[in-house]
Amino acid sequence: MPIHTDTLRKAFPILETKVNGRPLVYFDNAATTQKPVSVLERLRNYYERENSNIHRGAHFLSQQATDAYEGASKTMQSFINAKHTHEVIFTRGTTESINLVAHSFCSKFVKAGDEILISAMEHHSNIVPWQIACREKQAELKVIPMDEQGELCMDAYRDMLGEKSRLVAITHVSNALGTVNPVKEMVGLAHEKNIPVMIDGAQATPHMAVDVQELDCDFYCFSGHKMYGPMGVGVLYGKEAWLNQMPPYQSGGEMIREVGFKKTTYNELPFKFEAGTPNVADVLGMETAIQFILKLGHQHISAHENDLLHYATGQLKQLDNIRFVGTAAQRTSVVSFLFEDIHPYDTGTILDKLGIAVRTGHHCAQPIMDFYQIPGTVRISLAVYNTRREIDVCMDALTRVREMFG
Ligand code: C6P
Repeated sequence: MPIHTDTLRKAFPILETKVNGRPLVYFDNAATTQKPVSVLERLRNYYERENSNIHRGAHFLSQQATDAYEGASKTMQSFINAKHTHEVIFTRGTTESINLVAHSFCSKFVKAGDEILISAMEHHSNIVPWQIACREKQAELKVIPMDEQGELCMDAYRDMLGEKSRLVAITHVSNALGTVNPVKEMVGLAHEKNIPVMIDGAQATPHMAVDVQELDCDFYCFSGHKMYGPMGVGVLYGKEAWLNQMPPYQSGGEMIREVGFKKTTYNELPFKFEAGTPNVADVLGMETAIQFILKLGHQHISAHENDLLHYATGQLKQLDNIRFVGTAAQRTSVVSFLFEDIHPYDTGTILDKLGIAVRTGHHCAQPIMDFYQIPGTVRISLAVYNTRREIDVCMDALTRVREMFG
């Protein structure tokens, strides 16, 4: 069914917030989305009626919580169409998922002189873990360049894939530019040379259907809180063959089979990578968020958000001295811009006074700002509950910003 925002918004009580007496316009969804009541109720219900540690106790509550957790794993498997449930590892979020791969994969498969490829439009979470891993291994971090539109240079990418390349780590959707990268094609090119690919899907899963078997990626990372779920929980998908060969990332309870002072053996997947008590409540909350997305339907979510994206872009174009940052042909849910004569922070501060929540600055993607030689951008990032009316309110506010600065 097409999205009816009037009904949908009722599921998000926080959207009724008033800021300085004005209705909140929440355009900071790439940072984190708001949570529907169904997710909040799931969390409450877990702690109220189901709370217990999992995979440990033989008692009723523990069994029930274990079943629920394993059910969530199946939901997640089908959400991304993973081949096996044990290829889904629950983590704290995208950042932890990437760190897991950077640490574990590199410790086994990367040696001095090897190369890891990332792109010019990565979030810091997909830069720094590789920098650290490369430093430790005396490997080289190579950066796939992008053009002025914010599209990756595919010819350069092809040339960079070589004998020394050990892994490609790229974002599916740029959080600062909104660019949707041709990840399937990029995986195909890397695989021609037997190079595995990890995709940072933090900004993709809220907006589009992701099928990891169709993409054929080796790893895929995302966060629950950017897709209507709780904070502090996310997923690392990894192909069984890689995960089985990789050493544990963290150690402790749950990830072991047998422990002795002389020798310890490790548990099977996914437990090998889930040391300690897992974040059961938030995994269940994330499952409910997925059910919320699936009920709306990916095609309806995309249609609604694309309509908003085009409407917002068309309206903003009418403003004087506006510069768009990121004009790729394939974009989703993010409009990044700045006024040539106004610092993005000043624009953001005025918008905030008028009840509009946007993010300003480098969006944890400083190399992108360096590339464009700008101090930062104003970022409108959209979600399924946003409306054209909210864009009109934002336009009025931006018109006021322009009037104030001349
Ligand atoms: N970007 C933004 O405002 P975590 O914090 O682990 O859930 O996600 C990190 C991350 C990784 N990759 C991409 C592409 C991201 O956009 C993010 C988070 C937020 O753009 C917060 S900095």
